[in-house]
Amino acid sequence: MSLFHGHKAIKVPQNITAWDIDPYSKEVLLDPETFFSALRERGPFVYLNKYKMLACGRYKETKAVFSDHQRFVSSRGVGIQDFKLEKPWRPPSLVLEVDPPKHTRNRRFLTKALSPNKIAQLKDFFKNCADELINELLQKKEIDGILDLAEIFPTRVFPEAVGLKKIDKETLLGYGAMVFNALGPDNEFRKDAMAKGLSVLEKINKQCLEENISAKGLAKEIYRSTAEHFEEDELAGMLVRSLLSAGIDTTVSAIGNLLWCFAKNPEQFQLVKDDKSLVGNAVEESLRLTSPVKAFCRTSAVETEVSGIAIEEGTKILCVLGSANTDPEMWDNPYKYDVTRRTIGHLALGIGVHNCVGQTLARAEITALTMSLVERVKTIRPAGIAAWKPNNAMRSLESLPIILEK
Ligand code: OVM
Repeated sequence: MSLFHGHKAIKVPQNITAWDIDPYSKEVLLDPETFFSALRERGPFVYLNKYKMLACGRYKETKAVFSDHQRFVSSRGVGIQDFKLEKPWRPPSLVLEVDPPKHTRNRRFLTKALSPNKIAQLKDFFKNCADELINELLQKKEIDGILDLAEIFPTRVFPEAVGLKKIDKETLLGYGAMVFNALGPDNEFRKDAMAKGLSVLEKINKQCLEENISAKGLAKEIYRSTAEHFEEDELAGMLVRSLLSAGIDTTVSAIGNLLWCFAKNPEQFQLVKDDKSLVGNAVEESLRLTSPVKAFCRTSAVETEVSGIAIEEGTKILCVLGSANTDPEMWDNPYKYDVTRRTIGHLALGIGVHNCVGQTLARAEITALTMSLVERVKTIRPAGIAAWKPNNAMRSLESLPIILEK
């Protein structure tokens, strides 16, 4: 069998468009909406000539593939590389990159550590930190929504909530960049992220050890609840590693993208200011519209069929969540940021057994910050051009010049 970008090179299925586009290119990142519309128009699935794999971007099929963990597995990796055929760059995640029944067992430890009742206890802490940060930023004339806000808030509150003793912002952000860029082909973005990597990896692995976890945080919970599984000495450490992998870049991007939505749609920000019960929905709507995790792959474990398209065993399918979340079949005026829209059903946090296990924590952080913004800031105005940051799996900004007016 010929390996191609780390997976089986599949043949073009019947009744399907073969397309030359590179979904991992900078052009697509800079104008994702044009890509999403074109992807959906070409059919339920397209064949990517450049990668000899499939992609889907309609709501129906993206949801169908994501919901079916038996046919479309995660254990062969959720990036372009097939772990059955090629060795991954790090030991596979015990939650992201496994299937039931192992996944079910491992995920339960995280669900417990991140339960709504544990997160509720963090709400005041998040809100106080948010208030403090926004007050600080209101002293400045112009800020960078990414460097001064989106990257600061999660890297301040998350290590404390999780109970990480000595970890710096650069290590957390550097590791996130590796984890998400690793999901794509070995292009310049992946190479760049990996080049900065070795010292980051060492620090991250060290940070996951029990001796470096404080007695209070969520990570300690993981050590406690896995304690009877002492025969697997890496279990807890690897689950803590998942928190570090999935907990920072995602919320940094989500916050940056939310600020972008507010800056571009001042009337929507005003609506939330006038009715603060809209805060939660404003956050969901920014997740829907900007889908910080752009796409994850699945791999078909069997020869099968979806919406009349034959799918070979071993097919990598790029499931473009951002496109499903802007499918006009599902959403009216899909590219409009509308804080009053019914956002239920968006796929930004996935669906099925692998749906985001940290979503309660992520929402608690982001809504605390949003509440602080709508309480304290009169307007959020653009002060320059927003620059997007190339990444193989995330849609996030590099910089966002804005003015926060008191
Ligand atoms: C992990 C993990 C979980 C979710 C997302 C993610 C790709 C990583 O368990 O390592 O980012």
